[in-house]
Amino acid sequence: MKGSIYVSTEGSIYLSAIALTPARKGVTNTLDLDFAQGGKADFGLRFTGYIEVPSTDVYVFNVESDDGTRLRISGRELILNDGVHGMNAARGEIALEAGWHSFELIYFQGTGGQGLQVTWEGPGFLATPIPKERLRRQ
Ligand SMILES: [Ca+2]
Repeated sequence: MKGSIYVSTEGSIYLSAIALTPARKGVTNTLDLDFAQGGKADFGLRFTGYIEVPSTDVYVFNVESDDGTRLRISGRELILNDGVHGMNAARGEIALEAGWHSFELIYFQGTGGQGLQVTWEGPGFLATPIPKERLRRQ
């Protein structure tokens, strides 16, 4: 995954702010807050790349976050969980053909607690983190 980090210049930050010029770019193979390197408040993260699904089927994605998140896969918005809130979960499902599909996850943290956990479930497996080998940056 390509990772980008955004820092608010005007205090509070929302999902809509995460289209601005990133403060830093890099590469990460985990969809979590490690990429923020200990940032405490008013930042956003954007993960982009591709996800490989093992077989043609319906997949369910579950994103828990504090604060907001948006997930797009293969150009479709599966999850929009905007706003300032404590850790909560949002789910979205999509039918995908076996192979690689575009993937974008954006996240923002305002103040206070923070968290991000991404799992998926599909044919023959229950909710589990997405294996690193099924994520690519290009
Ligand atoms: Ca928060």
